Amino acid sequence: MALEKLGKALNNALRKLARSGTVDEATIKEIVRDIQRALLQADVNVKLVLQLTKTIQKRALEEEPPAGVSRKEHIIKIVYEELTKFLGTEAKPLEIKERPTVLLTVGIQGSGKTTSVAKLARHLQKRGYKVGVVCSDTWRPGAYHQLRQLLDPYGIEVFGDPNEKDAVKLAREGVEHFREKGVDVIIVDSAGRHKEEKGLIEEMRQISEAIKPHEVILVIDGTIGQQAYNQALAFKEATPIGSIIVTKLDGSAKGGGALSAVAATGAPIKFIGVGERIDDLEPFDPKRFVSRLLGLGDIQGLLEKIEELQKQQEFKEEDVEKFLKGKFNLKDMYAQLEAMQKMGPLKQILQMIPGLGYSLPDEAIRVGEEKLKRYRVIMDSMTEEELEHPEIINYSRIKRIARGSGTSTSEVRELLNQYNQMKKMFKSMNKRKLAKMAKKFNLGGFGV
Ligand SMILES: Nc1nc2c(ncn2[C@@H]2O[C@H](COP(=O)(O)OP(=O)(O)OP(=O)(O)O)[C@@H](O)[C@H]2O)c(=O)[nH]1
Ligand SMILES: [Mg+2]
Repeated sequence: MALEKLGKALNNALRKLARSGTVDEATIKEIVRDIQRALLQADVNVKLVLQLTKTIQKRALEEEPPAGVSRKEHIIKIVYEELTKFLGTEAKPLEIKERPTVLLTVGIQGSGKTTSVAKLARHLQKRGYKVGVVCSDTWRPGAYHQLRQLLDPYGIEVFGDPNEKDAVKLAREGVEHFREKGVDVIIVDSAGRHKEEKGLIEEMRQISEAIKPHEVILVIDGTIGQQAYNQALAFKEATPIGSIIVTKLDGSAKGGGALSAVAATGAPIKFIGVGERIDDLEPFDPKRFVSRLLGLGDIQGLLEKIEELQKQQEFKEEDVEKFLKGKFNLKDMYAQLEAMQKMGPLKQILQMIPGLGYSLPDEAIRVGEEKLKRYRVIMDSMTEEELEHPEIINYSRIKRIARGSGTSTSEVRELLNQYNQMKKMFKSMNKRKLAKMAKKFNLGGFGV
């Protein structure tokens, strides 16, 4: 989850609001102060924070909620709207108009370019595009292999030559190579050795001239916080065809600062990086992002994820139905967990559900690969009947299963607990309630 700490703090402020009796000036001021503190802790620029919270406070104090909406709900809506504006309001998705579309990524050392190139290639491949990746990094010896390692499993071709010393030449040849092959998108990864903006932009100019990209993508490390402002601004001024990916927003305490600083320059943020895995890239949409950040959920995103899941072989529509209705057995759970592994953590999906965001019992959904293997072993020792009707598994059966699988009774119980918790969680999701809430808040991200 991106900006988890900030999200939790903001969510707490909103909870405080929900818990308060009457909403008077003192309550509003207290909540605004909480929001202020949360943003400052996330390294958001002080001036920006003061501006934002002043507007929130003013609107919360002055505006009358429309009929049918409580004051509390109205304040939540104000916070949501102002934070969304703060991050740019409208999503600016990457568009693939021409064939091939050439994308060039740039960024300072270690910002996450190569990882982002691989993620983006995979993202586009999932959407049906044929993608070629060019490694023009002549600086780092392992760059080409890094890309191959990330992309070979997906059959995405990487063009490169670890012995070539001329980056511009490599970029040109790579683009030519993929043009001849007739791919839809060519992504060029460049070297990121320059620490300061000037050198970076000079290199971008040189490669740009050689390959004439449709879009140049600046990759910014989200952990640098509000310092991202200068980088983004210099970049925006240097190229009219630039967009930005902010990386490492998972776990970074300063991510909020980076994101808001980049948004403040007006440069379009198209994606965010939320982890080290290839699937940890999200198209950036301020509305969805903020509603998820506040724990209000992201229904539209959820539906899209489910759709994506359905496209994978392992998922049939009735499977997803079963799952969402809480009517699934151990076998189903295992299949889903296994498939989710490939898709990115289940948690990511569950966090898009309104109201669930921060109240999720982590252990109900966090299943690592190792654990999954253990589950497999345990399940292999169960009878067909037990797999289909786990509720019949009593203590003597648990003992038998543990013995048979060479595990312990507590491990067997853990699997059963996981199953029960997950079942409870999915059952508690009430679709009608979600839709009603979405309508009430009139949130952009809620497309149901
Ligand atoms: N947690 C997390 N780590 C990331 C993310 N993006 C990249 N990283 C990590 O950041 C480190 C640097 O990433 P690279 O993609 O090699 O960065 P680079 O910009 O290509 O680096 P140079 O080519 O040396 O300039 C790697 O360890 C990545 O796994 C992200 O979104 N989240
Ligand atoms: Mg690199």
